[in-house]
Amino acid sequence: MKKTLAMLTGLAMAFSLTACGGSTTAATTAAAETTAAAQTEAEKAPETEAEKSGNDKLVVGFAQIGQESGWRDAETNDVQWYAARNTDTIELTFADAQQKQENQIKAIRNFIEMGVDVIVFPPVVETGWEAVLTECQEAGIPVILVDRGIDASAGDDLYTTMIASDHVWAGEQAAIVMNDLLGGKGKVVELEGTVGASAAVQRKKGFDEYIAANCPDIEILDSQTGDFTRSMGKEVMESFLKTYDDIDAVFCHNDDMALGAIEAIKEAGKKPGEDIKIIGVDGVKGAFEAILAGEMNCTVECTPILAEQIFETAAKLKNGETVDKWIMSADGVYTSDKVTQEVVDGRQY
Ligand code: GZL
Repeated sequence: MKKTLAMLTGLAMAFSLTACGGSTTAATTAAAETTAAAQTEAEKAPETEAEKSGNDKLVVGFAQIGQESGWRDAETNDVQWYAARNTDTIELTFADAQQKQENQIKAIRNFIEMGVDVIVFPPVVETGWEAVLTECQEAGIPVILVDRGIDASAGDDLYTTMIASDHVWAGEQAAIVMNDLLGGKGKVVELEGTVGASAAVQRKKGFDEYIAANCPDIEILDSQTGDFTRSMGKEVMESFLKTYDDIDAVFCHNDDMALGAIEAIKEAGKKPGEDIKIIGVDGVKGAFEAILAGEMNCTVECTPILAEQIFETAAKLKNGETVDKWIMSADGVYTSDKVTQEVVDGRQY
């Protein structure tokens, strides 16, 4: 209602300015009547979520991608637990888009209708957001991107900030470890994440460009999407193993696909982590357990524990503060020598 009243009053003011052409008295009377009508109208306007919640709570709309990986579930749990522990100051409306961009867009439009204070979402793919993000702008609702970004050509004024890891860095780190594991020579296959997702595009860029520039004797035999899921990661690795009999290593854009690849390698009668080296990204507990068991060689962390940063940043935006365009997570690289039972037991996700 707050926003509606402002808009209607603005209209009334605009009207009074354009009505100045007639006699002053008539224009003033008309403007006064219009403002009064606008204010009456505004009294009838439905309250936004922000106003329903008494205005002092931070009302956040979160349009989650889905449940494609253990990493995604860890992010969802962290966000929901944080909001549940802070119900006195936070009101969270959460939507699960089941991996579909159109569902994320629908959820964002609902959040605009509700008049939330801040909209938060991980864009499932980099493109196709201009229209809905322009609607957020027009509604005066700041947008926080989490864990994935949008295509820079769409202009970075379409969102307020991004809270995410550096996915190019993760790809580069995986290539550095790969080069070390293979002693600078070998044949590699690549399991890519969701087609068009910034995390996949950028991890591939980091890995492939480092290998091309620094590892003349490492060949990338093939690269296909496993859509960030364990089942598709296993399926694609099975097809790689049928096609190539000389695979020395696999780079997986996330740990769930690495765990699927391990299953496929075992079923092919080979030893994962030994016959075929395996590197993943995310740092989920399953990867640490596989590394401890000698079935995987490295995971490059990409923390999903972002809730505190998300809600603290959202509160700043509600208060009109400015924040950095990219709030980058700090992540580690976990090779076998760094993974002990104590490290595994201490993992937060
Ligand atoms: C990374 C995130 C990716 C994870 C996957 O920030 O977008 O999506 O690496 C998840 O596990 O599906």
